[in-house]
Amino acid sequence: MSKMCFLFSFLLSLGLARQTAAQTIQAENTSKLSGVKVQSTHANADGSYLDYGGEGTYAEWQFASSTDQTVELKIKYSTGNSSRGLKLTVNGNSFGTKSPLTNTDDWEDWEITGWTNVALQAGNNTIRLTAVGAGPNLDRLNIVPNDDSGDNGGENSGAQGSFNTLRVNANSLPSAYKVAVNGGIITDEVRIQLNEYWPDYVFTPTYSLLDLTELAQFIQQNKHLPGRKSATEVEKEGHFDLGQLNVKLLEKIEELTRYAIEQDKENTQLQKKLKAQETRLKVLEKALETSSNPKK
Ligand SMILES: [Ca+2]
Repeated sequence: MSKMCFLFSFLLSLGLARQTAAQTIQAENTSKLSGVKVQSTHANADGSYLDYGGEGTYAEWQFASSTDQTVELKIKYSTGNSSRGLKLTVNGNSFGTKSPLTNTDDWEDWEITGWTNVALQAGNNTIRLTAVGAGPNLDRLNIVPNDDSGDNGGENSGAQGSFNTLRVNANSLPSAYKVAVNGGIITDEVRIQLNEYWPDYVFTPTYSLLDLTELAQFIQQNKHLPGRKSATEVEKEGHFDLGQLNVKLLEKIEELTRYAIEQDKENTQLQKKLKAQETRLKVLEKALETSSNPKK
């Protein structure tokens, strides 16, 4: 489950959070590959992606940082089983292993996970992700700077100042989250930092759209849309990602638009055929009439 960054205007007005800019590295833009292939045929990937070739295979990327800082390093990955993982090292320092990565159920679905508190140095950084087990497919990396606003002084405090975390009427803060609110939130505006790719890839020629018969069979069998989680899965997790859901909803709307355009084309062709058949029928009827009543 990806962790979208919610920028609440009320927090900004209190000076409790500040906007940071995430940066994207396409997985295929590596500086070094060892046993990993670049592939380009995977549905729902943004451009190309990496296909890990087995235990110990790795890919490296170069990332320039303007300063020493800690970041969250997120990845968009896919794995069709629950025995694959990745180990992260930056500049030779290990930041731990994510293994096994949560199964994405099929290779055409992608998930986001990441490592928090990853230290980058000013200047160039070498990021390496090494396969544990067979390794997953990898579409992209995101570098999300931490809120570097100082001490952890904000819990349940209403004071002005700098905060790394904030709990409002909440007894606990789940790991990897920065803000927990027990109760509703009202605000004039919510912006979600884009960590997903905007799904206009649906309109590219390489995006494979199931034909409607296949889609009907899938729905009949699984009782949910392809590439989306089932109600049982969402209920089990107990939450869903608002940003990711919106991106996926747009993806499905764009797919529906493609189906509608295709059906319109087929309808137009059928109408043309029907009109041609009507014309032929009229000619035949006229010929029949003439032959039945020959003029004398
Ligand atoms: Ca990619």
